[in-house]
Amino acid sequence: MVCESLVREGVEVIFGFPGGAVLPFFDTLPQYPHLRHILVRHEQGAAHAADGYARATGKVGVCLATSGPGAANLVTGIANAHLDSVPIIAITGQVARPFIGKDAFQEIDITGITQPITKHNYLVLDTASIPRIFKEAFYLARTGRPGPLLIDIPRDVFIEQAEFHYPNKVDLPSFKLTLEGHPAQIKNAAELINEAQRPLIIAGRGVIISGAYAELKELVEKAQIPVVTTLLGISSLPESHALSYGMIGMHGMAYANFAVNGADLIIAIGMRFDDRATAKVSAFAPHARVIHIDIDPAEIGKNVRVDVPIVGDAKAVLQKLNKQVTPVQHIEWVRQLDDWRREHISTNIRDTQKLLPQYVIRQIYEVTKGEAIIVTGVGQNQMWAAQHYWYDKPNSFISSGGLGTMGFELPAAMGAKVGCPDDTVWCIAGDGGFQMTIQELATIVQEKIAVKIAIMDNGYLGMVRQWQEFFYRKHYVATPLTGPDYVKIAEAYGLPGLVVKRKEEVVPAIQRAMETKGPFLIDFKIEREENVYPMVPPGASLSEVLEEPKQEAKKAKIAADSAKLPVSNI
Ligand SMILES: Cc1ncc(C[n+]2csc(CCOP(=O)(O)OP(=O)(O)O)c2C)c(N)n1
Ligand SMILES: [Mg+2]
Repeated sequence: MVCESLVREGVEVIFGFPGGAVLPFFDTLPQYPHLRHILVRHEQGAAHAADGYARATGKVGVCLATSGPGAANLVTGIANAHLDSVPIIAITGQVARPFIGKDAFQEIDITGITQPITKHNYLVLDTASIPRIFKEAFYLARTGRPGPLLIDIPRDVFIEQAEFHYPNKVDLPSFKLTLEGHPAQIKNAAELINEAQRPLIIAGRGVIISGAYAELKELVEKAQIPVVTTLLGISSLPESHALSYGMIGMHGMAYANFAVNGADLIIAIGMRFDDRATAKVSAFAPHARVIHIDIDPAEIGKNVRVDVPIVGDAKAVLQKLNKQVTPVQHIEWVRQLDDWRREHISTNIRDTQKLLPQYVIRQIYEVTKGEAIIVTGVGQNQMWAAQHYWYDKPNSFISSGGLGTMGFELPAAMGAKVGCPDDTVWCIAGDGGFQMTIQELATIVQEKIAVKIAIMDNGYLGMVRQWQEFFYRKHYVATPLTGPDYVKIAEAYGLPGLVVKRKEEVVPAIQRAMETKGPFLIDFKIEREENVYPMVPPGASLSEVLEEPKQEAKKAKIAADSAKLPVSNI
């Protein structure tokens, strides 16, 4: 009944790991040749792979684990999906019903544990309810604001038999959705937009989830509104678009942060004013009124005061809003942003013979012509990948934003590649994060998953080292990090690998990875103490951006060169 339900929901892939409680499931699986089971090496990998699969395809990802330790190992991955609104279904085995609550062998209360990190979860107490629960769970995962659900199935519930009736629709009277947006609020929003002098759109992952790319572009072009994005909003509008001004936040582009500061109207779409994006929230967008479009009413007014709240699906709301927005130019404002962008070249890469991570990312962009899906780890590697690749292709940036989970990169890239086999998928890994889920190399080899892996090998938990450098007197405690010989590791697992130590080896290595069929690993021995700039220090506001020291010098030169340097209004 579980397999049949998965088939009814169009599931093609399950990332899982067996154990006693789920053996009845595995026993039945061969009868379902269209359900591909991918055996991971650790259940955390299964959850992240389901997450990467779901983000890359827009479908629901499925992971499965046994009771007790298996279920517990899924927890980080479920929390990760929860914070980034990713639709996954986690199926766990549970001890048989008579043993529940007895501290039986491999018993944990996984529904209790995951209650705050799932949209909803189920302990299945009778076999006949399996189809209804699966129907509901898939519906809830993908409907409204997506998210993870967990279905915990006791071993004896797996074994019992019942009639299989798959419902056509769900019956959830208390689950109410608002998708269309309130007409009066949409009208209010249009009026504010039509009056604004310095409007700015902040696009979040909601735009991507909703597939509102065309609608966003229409609004941007019709009313000539500049766009910045959150980390997870990257690729909601092509970054080469003239009105695209990059990512905001702690490591956002300086000019994007200045734009937030200078705006008189913020149109926030499918984003939740996360503290990494807003920085000091009391100083966020001090001159702006705020329109907030979000499908989740709980997000409205949670962090930032909102003038016009619109609860609804981004695509549906933007379609209506666009009809009421009048074509207009914001020449002065756009010029101001362009000046800031020229003055604060946050994407500049130092001209040096050293092996800079920013250069590596930029070359991956050049060689893949911007057509790859980039899946990152967490830390410096993540920020360089966000800053130095140009994301023109919709939904091409996959990263753990909300939870910031090291170890996400390799299994999530694996899931993305399984979901999008015709796309090139690059895993940009930190050497720390990579070592957290390195075992999935075996999965990649066994299942022939052609992920290209670039380790940004700085021998440090780099982002934490950077904080120690800036805020803890360079007191590098617990951040210097050794690792194995990654090329030998790759060979041992059965995939080819290369180490790159010099700048001129970068492009040939990336080309070699692209030309090689199957997975490939490159260990980039990058500058060890390279920092991520720009940076808004913790507790500071978006206007207080630290820029790269060399950049400061360059800025001074630009200032000297330019007689009419614009005076920023922040
Ligand atoms: C599971 C987990 N543990 C700890 C952290 C805290 N943390 C954030 S970034 C970071 C360093 C990451 O090191 P590495 O993967 O080598 O990436 P780098 O910053 O060097 O690019 C750490 C430890 C985290 N985000 N996730
Ligand atoms: Mg590192």
